[in-house]
Amino acid sequence: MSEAEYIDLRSDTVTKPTPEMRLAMAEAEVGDDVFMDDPTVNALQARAAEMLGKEDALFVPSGTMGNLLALLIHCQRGDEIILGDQSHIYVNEAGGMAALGGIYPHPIKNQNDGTLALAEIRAAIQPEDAHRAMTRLICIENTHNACGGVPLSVAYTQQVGELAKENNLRLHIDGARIFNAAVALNVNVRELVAPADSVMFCLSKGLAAPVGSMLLGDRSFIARARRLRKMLGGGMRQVGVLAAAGLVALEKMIGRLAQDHARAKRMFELLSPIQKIKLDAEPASNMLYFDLTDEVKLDVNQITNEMKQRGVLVEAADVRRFRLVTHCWVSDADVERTAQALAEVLR
Ligand code: TLP
Repeated sequence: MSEAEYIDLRSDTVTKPTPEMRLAMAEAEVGDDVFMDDPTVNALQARAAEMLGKEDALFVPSGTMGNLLALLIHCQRGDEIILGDQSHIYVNEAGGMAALGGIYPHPIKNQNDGTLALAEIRAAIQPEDAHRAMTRLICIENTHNACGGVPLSVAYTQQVGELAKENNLRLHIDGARIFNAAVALNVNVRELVAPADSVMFCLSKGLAAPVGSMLLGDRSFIARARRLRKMLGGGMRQVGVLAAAGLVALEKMIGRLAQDHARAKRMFELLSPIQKIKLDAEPASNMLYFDLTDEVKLDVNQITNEMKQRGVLVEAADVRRFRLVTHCWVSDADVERTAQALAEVLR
């Protein structure tokens, strides 16, 4: 089986650029972006800032770098940040905040809906006391990946924003999939990020651009981010070839995310009758998680192999847990085929 024939549900990061993106990339006008004279990068940054209602934006190589830059700007060495114990920044970014910023994470429990309880955030803020680290920043994630791709509401985000302001803290949103959240909630993305001092979102996930994320904030924040990006080796040159795909992602790929969400729901429906797995709640965006019950004698690696033999790529999220992610390269028929394959493997 050639690679292109597999149904790939391991992540929405596997999305390949669309034909329109490839064309835009081939024709992109470019310049040296370290001199800030790549017109395509400049256009992408301006468009992203306008769409999210922030003063300025910076094109960065990855979501991880975007989050790291934000943390390094908001915090000094020894400062503390409050974030979810299931958050991507805490769990999946190689401890970059500590390794590179001397930043001390103060994780609190992510509730099932991806939020951090306001009372718990409040309780986690360090008092003015020479024994304690200084709390600087709150981070939330929207949609929340490990909590099932759940979107966090505008009202909740506003409450966190107010709490941050009252306590002279900054708020950063890891919005890797912020457009999935906006679509799932049927709100303008601006409302979801308005309370945040900074926000990162990815072009390279459900929006299908091959590479890149955007970091947004006010002008002085982005100026500092540009310097730090250079320090970390992320100052790219004729990177308009990538930004061109990002522009197509913003103009053409947001409107269709609802299809991915509908397909995740359909997958949920089709998998519901399978007794041997325990599904999480019905998906609100493009991710579906389930656990294997004790009845299943195969381990996750065996299931992954069996599924691969049936043309479906899946990845374990834990020792007895899977995450399936829908995206623009997964069709209605692929959803049906996946459900059939899984039923067969578990039989
Ligand atoms: N998430 C990836 C893996 O790293 C788990 C995935 O397959 O979902 N924030 C969130 C919420 C993310 O889900 C991810 C990537 C990132 C940040 C990092 O983005 P990249 O991979 O561009 O560094």
